[in-house]
Amino acid sequence: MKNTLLVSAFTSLAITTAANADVLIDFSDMSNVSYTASPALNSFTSNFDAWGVYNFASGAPRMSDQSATGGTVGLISSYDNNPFFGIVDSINNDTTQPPTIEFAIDISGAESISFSIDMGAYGGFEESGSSFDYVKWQYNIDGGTTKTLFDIKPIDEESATYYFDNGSTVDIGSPLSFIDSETGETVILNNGYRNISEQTGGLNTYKTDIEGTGETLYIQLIARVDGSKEVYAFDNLEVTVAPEPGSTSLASLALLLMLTRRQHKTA
Ligand SMILES: [Ca+2]
Ligand SMILES: [Ca+2]
Ligand SMILES: [Ca+2]
Ligand SMILES: [Ca+2]
Repeated sequence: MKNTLLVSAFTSLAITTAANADVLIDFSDMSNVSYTASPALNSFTSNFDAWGVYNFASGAPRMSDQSATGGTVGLISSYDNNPFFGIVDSINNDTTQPPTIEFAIDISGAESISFSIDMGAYGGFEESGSSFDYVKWQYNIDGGTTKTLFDIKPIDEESATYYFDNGSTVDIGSPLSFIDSETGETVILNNGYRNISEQTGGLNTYKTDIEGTGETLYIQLIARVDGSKEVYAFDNLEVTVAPEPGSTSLASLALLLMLTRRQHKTA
């Protein structure tokens, strides 16, 4: 009797929490992803421009680590052969406006939400002047106030070290960077990590919290990187939700109460 009740209690709890699911967008199948983009993904005509989903072997040449054949240039490691979202020279013959994409994510029932993303960059960007660059990540919940996730800009006075699959490194000035919302420190983006002996490499992961709750979280990207040697890429966009304490704890309280009452009756 006791065992049956416990099993049913755990089953109900599992169902309650499963309604608040974490969301991972890894670009392996865009048909499962709710988004709107302008211009359409993978619609640029020049092979030196990029806006959309690619892998190591596809897209603009400088998006991928060229150190095996074409010098110490590029972003995505040859050890990382899964699809990512890449952006190169997003101001070109096809468009004068920075492209945008918005992801819609169900957050109903969530109490607290956090956001993490793998991202990296390669190139010498410009903080100001006519070739200026920026990558802006922001969000709103249910169409409310727009807030910043990552305000990414070049810093002319800094440089980044870029790591390559052949073991070499290169320093380039004016990398993309953002201010970490928790520590207040400047984070400089590079082309990620390489572990040559283990043949692994990939983009670094960055996290930030999302304020508020609601039904739908809209995550927006606008990206202006206007040169063919200016690359920005991201992957594994993940929204982690913690369930509302109300729903789960009330349900478990009710079950506990039920359990206690039944036990009293059988005793
Ligand atoms: Ca991926
Ligand atoms: Ca430049
Ligand atoms: Ca530029
Ligand atoms: Ca351009």
